[in-house]
Amino acid sequence: MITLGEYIIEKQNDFPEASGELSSLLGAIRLAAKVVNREINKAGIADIIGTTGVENVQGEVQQKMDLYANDKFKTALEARGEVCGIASEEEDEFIAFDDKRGCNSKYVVLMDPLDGSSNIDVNVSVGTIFSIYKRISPLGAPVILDDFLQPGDQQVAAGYVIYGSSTMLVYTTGNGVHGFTCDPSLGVFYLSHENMTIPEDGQIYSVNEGNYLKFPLGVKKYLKYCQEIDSATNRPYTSRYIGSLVSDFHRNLLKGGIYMYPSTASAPKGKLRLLYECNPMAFLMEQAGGKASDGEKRIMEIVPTELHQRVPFFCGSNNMVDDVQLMMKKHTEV
Ligand code: P6P
Repeated sequence: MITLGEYIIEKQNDFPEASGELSSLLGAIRLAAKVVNREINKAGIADIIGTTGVENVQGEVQQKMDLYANDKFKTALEARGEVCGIASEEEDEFIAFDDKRGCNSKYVVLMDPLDGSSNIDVNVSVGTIFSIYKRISPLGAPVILDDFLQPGDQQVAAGYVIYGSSTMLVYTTGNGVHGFTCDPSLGVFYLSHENMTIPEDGQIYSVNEGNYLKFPLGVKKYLKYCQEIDSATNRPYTSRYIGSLVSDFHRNLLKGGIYMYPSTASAPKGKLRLLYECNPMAFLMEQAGGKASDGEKRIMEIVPTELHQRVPFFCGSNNMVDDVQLMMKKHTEV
């Protein structure tokens, strides 16, 4: 049973220029994940207290969980001193860690501290998503916006924490995807899924079909294709949509499948954010042998123009991403 910390150190020789800083940074994420995991579990108890109308307990103790998670990850990353700044779904602008040490650190982190947090009060799994880059501004200089607006191909590491029936941390540094499961009795993450790879041919599709009428014609054609009866291609496929990106992604990674958040008439760029949702998940998916695109091109080729920009997102088994892209190319009507 190898722990996350032992594994990171063992593998840090995979990229010689790392002098342990990235290992230390991943350690900060591990620590914050444990703290958030503990609070997420208590949230249910607070909700029960909250329903007795004990307002002050609810107000004082129960910070809004996504802001709580944001604070814990921000604090852990700043304290560790390996990061010169962060960008977060919960922060309008990037945050520069302006102590001297921070300015001399070479990494920036982008994160969605608690994706799908609206699921917490119905006890559905949620997750944290993170993406790590080397800064492009010189060491010692102030961190700048361009440090965060890098294409996904420049990521040095990415991962997620899934707070589910068990709590797992899944990450890549470009040498495969590795999953660690937390033993709650010890608060230790143990290697449980080394070299995770997604099945080449998936049969699960994850999309909010309530938006069907607003989807581009090519997506509608693909959904109909998924539902046709054809035993030779194991159709109809299975529809599974949790409403929590990390949970849908994790299941599809293990079983094969595709997650889709297409553009719609009302949201021409889709809903998901490029920098701290799509890019990290795309890095993981490509490292696991799958694909991630905006319906036309690789997600990780997109040159970002703003921190919170949205992109349409298709991510999963090769056969499924290829098929939906083909249909979108063939049927271009919106
Ligand atoms: P909808 C959660 O808000 C999230 O960002 C993803 O985790 C999830 O897959 C998606 O949005 C759900 O969005 O519009 O289907 O409710």
